Amino acid sequence: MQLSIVFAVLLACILSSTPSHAIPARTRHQTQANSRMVTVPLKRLYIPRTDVHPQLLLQQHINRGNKRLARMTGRSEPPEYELRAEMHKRMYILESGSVNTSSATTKAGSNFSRRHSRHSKPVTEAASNASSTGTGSGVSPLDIQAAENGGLTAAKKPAANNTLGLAIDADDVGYIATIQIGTPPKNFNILMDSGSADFWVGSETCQSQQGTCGNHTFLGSKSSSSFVQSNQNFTVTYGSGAVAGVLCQDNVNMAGLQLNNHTFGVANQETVQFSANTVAFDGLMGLAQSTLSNQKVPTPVESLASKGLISSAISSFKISRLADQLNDGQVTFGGLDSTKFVANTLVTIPNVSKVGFWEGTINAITVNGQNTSMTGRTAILDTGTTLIIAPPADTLAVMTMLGGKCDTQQCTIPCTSNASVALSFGNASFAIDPRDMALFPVDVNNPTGDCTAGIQAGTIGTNTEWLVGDVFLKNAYLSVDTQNNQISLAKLS
Ligand SMILES: *[C@@H]1O[C@H](CO)[C@@H](O)[C@H](O)[C@H]1NC(C)=O
Ligand SMILES: *[C@@H]1O[C@H](CO)[C@@H](O)[C@H](O)[C@H]1NC(C)=O
Ligand SMILES: *[C@@H]1O[C@H](CO)[C@@H](O)[C@H](O)[C@H]1NC(C)=O
Ligand SMILES: *[C@@H]1O[C@H](CO)[C@@H](O)[C@H](O)[C@H]1NC(C)=O
Ligand SMILES: *[C@@H]1O[C@H](CO)[C@@H](O)[C@H](O)[C@H]1NC(C)=O
Ligand SMILES: *[C@@H]1O[C@H](CO)[C@@H](O)[C@H](O)[C@H]1NC(C)=O
Ligand SMILES: *[C@@H]1O[C@H](CO)[C@@H](O)[C@H](O)[C@H]1NC(C)=O
Ligand SMILES: *[C@@H]1O[C@H](CO)[C@@H](O)[C@H](O)[C@H]1NC(C)=O
Ligand SMILES: *[C@@H]1O[C@H](CO)[C@@H](O)[C@H](O)[C@H]1NC(C)=O
Ligand SMILES: *[C@@H]1O[C@H](CO)[C@@H](O)[C@H](O)[C@H]1NC(C)=O
Ligand SMILES: CC(=O)N[C@H]1CO[C@H](CO)[C@@H](O)[C@@H]1O
Repeated sequence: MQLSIVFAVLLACILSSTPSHAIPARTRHQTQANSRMVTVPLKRLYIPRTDVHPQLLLQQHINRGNKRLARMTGRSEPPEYELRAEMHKRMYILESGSVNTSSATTKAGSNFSRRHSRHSKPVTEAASNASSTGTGSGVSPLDIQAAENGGLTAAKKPAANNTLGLAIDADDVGYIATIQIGTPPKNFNILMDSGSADFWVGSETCQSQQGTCGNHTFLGSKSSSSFVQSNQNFTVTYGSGAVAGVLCQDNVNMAGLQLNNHTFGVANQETVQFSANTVAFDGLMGLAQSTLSNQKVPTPVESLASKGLISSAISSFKISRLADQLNDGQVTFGGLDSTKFVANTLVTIPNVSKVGFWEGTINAITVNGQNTSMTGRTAILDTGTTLIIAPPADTLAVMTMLGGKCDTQQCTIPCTSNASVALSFGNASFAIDPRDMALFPVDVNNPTGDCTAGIQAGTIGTNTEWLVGDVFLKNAYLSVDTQNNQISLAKLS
């Protein structure tokens, strides 16, 4: 099919380029004094996921993390064939049955999620009362259901100004806000990503390998009278998936902040990672610094600041953990929501990324309070990555101290582990809840057996850079400030 050729060419172009060399000169957008600040809630829509086994999704997260780390740190990405090999390895495991997904009702890998995708009932008796608040009792049945069913868990409406609620995608896989675009304004579900700097939604003419771009909301002149398309192309490649399209201007409203005639992208082509019906978002908003942007335009938060709608280009994240059932995730633009963190725990550290990521120096890494003695490590703080991807030697050291193990496929720890890993920034230590470290049972019917670990080894990157995603960020309040080029972290209240 012609489209698949287009995609092959597109991907070949993207993968053979070296993004670090394509980074444009930094453009700073001065902000005007204005004390206003906006917050948007994050929210669960159930879209049954019928196509992908949770263990495969995990491999996708690991792959995505690896590619991101490569891109972030200016190295060429791992060749696509390597990543595909990783996927195949995981699939092979499932199909050969060495990852135990079998039970009275399920045979082997490929039919697994179909059987379990429709209903939100506890998977097993043993799992049904696993605590979602304590530690040591294994993976929460809520997480298992969410991993199997996919979909969004809606956030409560935030009280703070300039704030959007962040819905939880599946079992804490990603965080999604609803914004309005166009005339008349339509709702779009957008993945909020501190680890990239491009903003796009699918276009009305969007195509994928599967034909159309799925059951999503699209933007174009048919549905928006204020939509203006340019002839400037853009492409963005993520850890998993890629999009290509053109720049456009239209009106964007985030948490009541009206950004008229904002320049962003409409995707005319999406890979299946974005186009599938099961993908719970219609587009993606990068909130790293626009130096990283492929579109070479200011990010929405930079535009809000330069237009004086918020006082400074600050994005602040409180992401929530499904198992807590608090659904209080949110992103605030222009400031911090002081009700979400403990004021005297706030530490502010300089950004050390050369290319526009939010990257800070880690002062210490401890396991159960014991210092690992790792020094000179940095963390790229990325809401768009599910896991923590660390250099292999560091990962192995941490796993060993945790009582976990790594094989060629992945690192695992006992699902019942109470061990605590903590990362220190500034002078503050931020402990990762043990529930976040025991991510998902290797045997879904044994939520107190071995679990895929929240830290996995990245086979690329310098041996001092960690890609630190939601496994960590669920445990801290994160605020990133473009104007001052700094990152703040605080303990959650
Ligand atoms: C897989 O799980 C089933 C049911 O939980 C159990 O009976 C079986 O022994 C397990 N197989 C392996 C290889 O662990
Ligand atoms: C998967 O389901 C299909 C159709 O129901 C069936 O033909 C096939 O044998 C199943 N495969 C496995 C591994 O159970
Ligand atoms: C699960 O926990 C609830 C509340 O603690 C309790 O009422 C219920 O009996 C428990 N169910 C099982 C199967 O243990
Ligand atoms: C974790 O803590 C719980 C309760 O505090 C305890 O029952 C359990 O045995 C502990 N697990 C491990 C692996 O130490
Ligand atoms: C939101 O902004 C309005 C107007 O500036 C102010 O009156 C109100 O107190 C703010 N609410 C919160 C929760 O900060
Ligand atoms: C598409 O999504 C809408 C709203 O999310 C839902 O009502 C509808 O059933 C979906 N259609 C398909 C074919 O999945
Ligand atoms: C933009 O992409 C389209 C489709 O790939 C191509 O036909 C067109 O020439 C490109 N335009 C520019 C200005 O590069
Ligand atoms: C929108 O902005 C673009 C440049 O970003 C400009 O060319 C265009 O005239 C603007 N349109 C309106 C209606 O302001
Ligand atoms: C941990 O070890 C590192 C390197 O030896 C040291 O710089 C740091 O101060 C130690 N931190 C703590 C909390 O002991
Ligand atoms: C850490 O503590 C030292 C001594 O108390 C202080 O001088 C320094 O400013 C603190 N650093 C940060 C980032 O808070
Ligand atoms: C993108 C950016 O501004 N990066 C900066 C991060 O901080 C370091 C250290 O202050 C600078 O050297 C980078 O230019």
